[in-house]
Amino acid sequence: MRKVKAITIFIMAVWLSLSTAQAHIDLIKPKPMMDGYALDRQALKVAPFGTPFFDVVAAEATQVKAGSEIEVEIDVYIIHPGEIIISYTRDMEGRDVMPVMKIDSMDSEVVHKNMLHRGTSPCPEDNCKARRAQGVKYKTRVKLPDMEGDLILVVRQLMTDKLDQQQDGSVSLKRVYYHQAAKLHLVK
Ligand SMILES: [Cu+2]
Repeated sequence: MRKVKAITIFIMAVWLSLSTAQAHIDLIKPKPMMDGYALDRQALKVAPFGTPFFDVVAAEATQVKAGSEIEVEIDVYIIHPGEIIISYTRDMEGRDVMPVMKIDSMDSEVVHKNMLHRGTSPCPEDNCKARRAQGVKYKTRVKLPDMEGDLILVVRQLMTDKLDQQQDGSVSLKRVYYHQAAKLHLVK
C-alpha cells in the first residue's frame, strides 16, 4: 500500500510539473478542502477533488443538515465557454465521480455521476472568449442527499473550447476539466 501511494505521489508530481494550464475557479461556499490557487494554481487539474498530496479522510468537514439545500458560490476568475457541474460522493477517493475522459463525437453528451446541478458557465457581457475576469460569481443552490455522515461535494468546470477531436472522430476530454471539492458532514 505504501509503495503504491509513493508511486502515485511521484506520478502526480511529474504530471503537475509537466502541465501548463492553471486553475480557473475558486469555491467560496462551502469552504473547499484546497483553494483555487493552491499549488501554484495546478491543484485543480487533478481529478476528482483537485487536492493532490492532501489527506481527504483527515480533512475537516463543514457540518450541514442531511437533505437540506445549501448555497454554492464559485468565483470564476478565468472565463471559458462550458459548464459548471456539481456532484457528490461518499467515497473518500472519489472513484464514483471520476470524470469521463473520452466521448464518441462532438455531439455526445458528457455524463457525470451523482450529479446535483448542471449549468452554463458564466460569460460576462455574453462574451465567452477565454480571458481573465474579476468579480464573476457562479451561484446556485443544491439539495444534498438525505443521508448521514461525511460527503464530498465536487464542483467541476468543463471547458468546451478545450475539447480535442481525435483522428478516429472521437473526442478527448483530457484538457477540459477543473475540480474543486468541499468536505461536508451531514447530520439529521
Ligand atoms: Cu483557460
